Amino acid sequence: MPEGQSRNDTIEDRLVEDRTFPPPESFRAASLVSSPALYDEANQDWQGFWARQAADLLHWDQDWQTILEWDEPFAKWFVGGKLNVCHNAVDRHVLAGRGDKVAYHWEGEPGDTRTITYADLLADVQRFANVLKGLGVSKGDRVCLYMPMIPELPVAMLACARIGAPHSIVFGGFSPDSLIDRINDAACRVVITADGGYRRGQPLALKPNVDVAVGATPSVEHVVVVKRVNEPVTMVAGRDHWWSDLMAAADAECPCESMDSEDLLFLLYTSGTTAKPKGIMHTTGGYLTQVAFTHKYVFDLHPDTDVYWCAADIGWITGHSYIVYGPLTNGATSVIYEGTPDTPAQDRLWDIAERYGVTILYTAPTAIRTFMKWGAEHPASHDLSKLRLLGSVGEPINPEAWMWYHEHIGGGRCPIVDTWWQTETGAIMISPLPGATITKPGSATFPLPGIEIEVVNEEGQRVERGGGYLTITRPWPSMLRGIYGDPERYQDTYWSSYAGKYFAGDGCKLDDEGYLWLLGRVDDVMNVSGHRLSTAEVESALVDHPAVAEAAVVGAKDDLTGQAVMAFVITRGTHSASPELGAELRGHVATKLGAIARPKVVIFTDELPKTRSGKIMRRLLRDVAEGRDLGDTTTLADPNVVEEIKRRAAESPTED
Ligand code: 7RM
Repeated sequence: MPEGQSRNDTIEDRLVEDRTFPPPESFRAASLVSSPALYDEANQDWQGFWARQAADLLHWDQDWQTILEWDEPFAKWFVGGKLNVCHNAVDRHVLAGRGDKVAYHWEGEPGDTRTITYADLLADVQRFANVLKGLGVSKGDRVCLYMPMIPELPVAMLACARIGAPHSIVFGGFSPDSLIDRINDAACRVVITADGGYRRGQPLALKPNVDVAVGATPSVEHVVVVKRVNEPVTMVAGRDHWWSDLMAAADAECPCESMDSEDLLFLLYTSGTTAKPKGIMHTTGGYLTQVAFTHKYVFDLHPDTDVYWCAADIGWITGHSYIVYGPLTNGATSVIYEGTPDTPAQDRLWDIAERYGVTILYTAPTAIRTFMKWGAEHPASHDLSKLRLLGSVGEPINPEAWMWYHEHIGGGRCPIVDTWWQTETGAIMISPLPGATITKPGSATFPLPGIEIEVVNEEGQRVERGGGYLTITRPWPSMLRGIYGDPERYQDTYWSSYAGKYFAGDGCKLDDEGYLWLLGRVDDVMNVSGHRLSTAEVESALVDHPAVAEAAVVGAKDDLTGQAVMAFVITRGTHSASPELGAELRGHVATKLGAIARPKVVIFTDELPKTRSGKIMRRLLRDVAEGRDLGDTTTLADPNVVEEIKRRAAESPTED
């Protein structure tokens, strides 16, 4: 490989992957989009294209006057238009006679289940909207949701949307400190929580964290508590209320508030590496348009026959957009599962997929690599023949993980949509359309219709081929509207690196055919003797080896080369860690990517530090790698390294 490749300022392109997968003919024939026509339509008039989607997919109480007002970096979409997100997600399906259609097949971790129709959802949401009003919440007031993955969570979100109160969801299980920061930044008036939720077979308490937090959040007037795990909780009279008591006393009907297209729908906090978390703002009309559009076309949704399952957490943007707002707006039937994939056994997901007849599955590479590690016998012991489409989100998917997903979950017949997007983008930006796009394992392929992407070099000039930085060159409907309370930080973080372009913070390369290959966060790019190497390519080369289930690489300070490649590796199946395997893996990377990418050290481990959405926290691994003298020979797993990783991971709040 490109040993003699000249050094450049951008990220190098080393991994070669030339397998291609056209849509299977039977899939293509029945798909919503089987030709490039949609791309042509969007290219001719991108604003008109989004306006058509807004009109086709949503119900508007009042038409907009202007499609887009763009005063960089501030966008307003469908200006003057009025609509209600909850009406679009729930009421209109019931009004159209589809009230008996199942919205959610919900399954708790202990195995309890609930079937929730659109009519059920409408009844609960109206009552809970009245509960919120009764607690003094009105249009514009922020509400914090700190809940497990139970049906009351989407109910609370939709009730907020119904009355125009923006929600701010904080991942269940976050520490009281993270909760305090987020509640105070948004000055939330009400917190909705539960006594706890189930994780790994155990009740995990939530209310005690809220009790600690609200001692330091003067804006909070009321706390609503769902009883989920029957753990004893302390209820403060006048402040704390049981969900069921309030629901029983609430009126059954609550009209939808007609909202301005640009009214705030929700805040979702993402942590920066250093500073305080950013409250990412999403508004109403543009967000719902792009979420509904992408959910329909990327997942080729046939709402009458599909059973759709996004196995993410609702507290992650993926859950907001693709468990709640997208699927409901499109009238889909979805699965929601509360717990962990290995409770009670490592086949839990396949058991669920089989029982509900799941046809579309959307999950993350970290989960897929975990399933690889557990072994193909688990999915093989279930009938997954109803599956027809698979999706991936959250990280670059290594070609080997893509192939495993394709073969062992998709039975070789399901297209895979690798979807790139961010909390900030609100909805999918780069992805195949499964009936139209020839996919390549590990590539998110092309920007969706209506989206324009440019890969640029350090100077902001367009790169036609090879590595660079991912930018978005025109506004899109579901883009963040800013950082809550901090317009300057919004400008600085996203719009100051390259003039006129949104900088996503990700490395990306273009191949000869214009396919996009995401290379990971630019903060993680390694610099070895002046060569800028992406974490994604070195990790993919490692996972390509049959003995490797998962790998994380970081650049650690090195006297000789500036940085040295350090690899943390989890072995697969029966393979076990040994100095010989370490040496073999180092050689394997050198063969695939060139000697410059050869890891200096391979550290075998059982765990990697991850965020709640499954992203590897390379920053912590860098701390570990730089804080110790690891030597330049292959090092067997030192349990202390793992302990150290765990201890540090536990100390720093982990999120996205
Ligand atoms: C949806 C989500 C955003 C970051 C993003 C990337 C990474 C997400 C992919 C991906 C490669 C993908 N929102 N990322 N999807 N990298 N291929 N298909 O993850 O705000 O939590 O994270 O995630 O680095 O910038 S997020």
